[in-house]
Amino acid sequence: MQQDVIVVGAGFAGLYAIYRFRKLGLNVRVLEAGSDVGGTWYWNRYPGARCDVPSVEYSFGFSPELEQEWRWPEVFSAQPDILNYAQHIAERFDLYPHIQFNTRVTAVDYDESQNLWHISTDTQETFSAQFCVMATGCLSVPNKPEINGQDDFTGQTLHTGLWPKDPVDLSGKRVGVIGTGSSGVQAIPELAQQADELYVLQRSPVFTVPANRKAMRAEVEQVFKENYRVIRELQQKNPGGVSNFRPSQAKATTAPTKSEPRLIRNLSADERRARLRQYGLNDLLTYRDVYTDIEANNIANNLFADEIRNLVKDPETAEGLIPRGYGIGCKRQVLDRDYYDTFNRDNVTLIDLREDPIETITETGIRTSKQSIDLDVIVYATGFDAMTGALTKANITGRGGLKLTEKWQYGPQAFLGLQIAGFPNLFTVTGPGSPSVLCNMLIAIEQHIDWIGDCMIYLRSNNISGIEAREEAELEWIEHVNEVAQGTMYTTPSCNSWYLGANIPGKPRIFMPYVGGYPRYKQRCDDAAASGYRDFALF
Ligand code: NA7
Repeated sequence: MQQDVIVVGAGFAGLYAIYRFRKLGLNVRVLEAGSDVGGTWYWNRYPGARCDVPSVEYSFGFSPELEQEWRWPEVFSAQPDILNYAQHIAERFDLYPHIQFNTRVTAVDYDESQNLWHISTDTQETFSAQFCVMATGCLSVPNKPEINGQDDFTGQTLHTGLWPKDPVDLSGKRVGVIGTGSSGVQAIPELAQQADELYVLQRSPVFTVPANRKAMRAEVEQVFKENYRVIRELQQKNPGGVSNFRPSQAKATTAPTKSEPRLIRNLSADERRARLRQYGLNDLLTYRDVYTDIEANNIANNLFADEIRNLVKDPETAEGLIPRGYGIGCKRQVLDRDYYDTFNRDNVTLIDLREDPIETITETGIRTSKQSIDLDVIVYATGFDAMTGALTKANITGRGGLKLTEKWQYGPQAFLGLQIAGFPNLFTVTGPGSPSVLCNMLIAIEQHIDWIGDCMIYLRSNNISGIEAREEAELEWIEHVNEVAQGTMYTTPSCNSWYLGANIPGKPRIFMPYVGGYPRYKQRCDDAAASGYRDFALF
């Protein structure tokens, strides 16, 4: 079964790849492990799952008709609505016939003699193509830490990133949730309402701020729809790929003029507190220096701690929820609905694993150093092997038998997060070294797929059969990626985030996404193409 392109994954990247590559006249086949499209939004069905980017922004711009006909019910959409959107796209553009579901890729091998990629699957099939595009997502391999005795537990075990399709009934149940990153923080208020007792087993408290929870009003939706082209244009100019367009800006055709960034250090203690009272915790995220100046960061962290003491009634629980040892801006910002208030409920107990670590999971629950907790359900909200997990687990072998795991044993070495030396004609989407998870993913995906599509057409029309990033280009780019990350809160020595791979034991600690901003990155990609792909070996 030979195709022009095999795409692995039918999330948003896989969907747009079909649309775009087919338009370019290429024959595309997508292999997907799940039984439907949606990727992240297919797998992450836990209660409370929601996107942390406004839906008007977290939507595709390639089709003005799609923009006009689709209706987002909320400003920040919940998982079911985003999944519906993905399914609508697959139907609307007739993408389903190109996708083979329930098919997990087990190996991806480059055959040098034929210049083909052979992709093997757990359905015992092998697909071959000149080009292979790994559209496998950045947060698609759940991390389930090894905890003593975990297989002995006789109750139900769930992972937020692999939540069952059938509804899970937690009524009358004693539930323990391990992990308080975005997934845990989103799930905990919902689980607290459903379960009889909820135990939150927290290793690192988070800085979380209230999410916008407005329904999309018809008049606002109308203004967005009338201004979609402006929104898309602004997205292209923004470091995070978001336009920040507000309906009040409706008549403006250009970006609002930049005001001076506000600095927390320029305010008096009283002014800071007055703003915090007026605008809530979100205010602390709006100061430029909080992200760049350790003293400013500490001021904001201390104000945050005081506000947690205000919001959470039980003083011991409040102290337990205060992040320590790292500051705002180190990890991905978490948004919540009623998180702190949830700890004021009678059926919710915080277990601070820093004071009282898990010793073992037993048949009936979890034993920590100080107590035994009987549970019916354990929920792992323990995150993902982010950005590289799906690639290193795909069993990819390139030129001369080079394994990707071998090449990346000291960290992911790639060029622009798009291509890897030693792996000709293999492309990654939003891979390490690209803005990736620091950018609005749908904008990043469109840009990557467009670039890859244009590249394949360039090769075909110039009778070039292969493209492979040059190692010097990779090294130069990685140096730049590291350089721009230095001096930001992301890379302070005390910061342990999944951006750095710090959440996975043994994973090389390297800052993976590109902090330099989407426009600068896109320019670099465009230059690479315009130069006739001089950063690549063509053959
Ligand atoms: P995250 O942000 O990686 O959070 C995982 C959480 O699980 C975090 O609180 C971890 O604590 C905790 N964790 C991980 N391993 C353990 C063990 N062994 N014991 C106790 N606690 C543990 O993943 P999410 O799914 O919440 O969010 C990922 C992204 O998805 C998010 O940023 C959004 O972009 C969407 P730690 O901090 O490591 O101490």
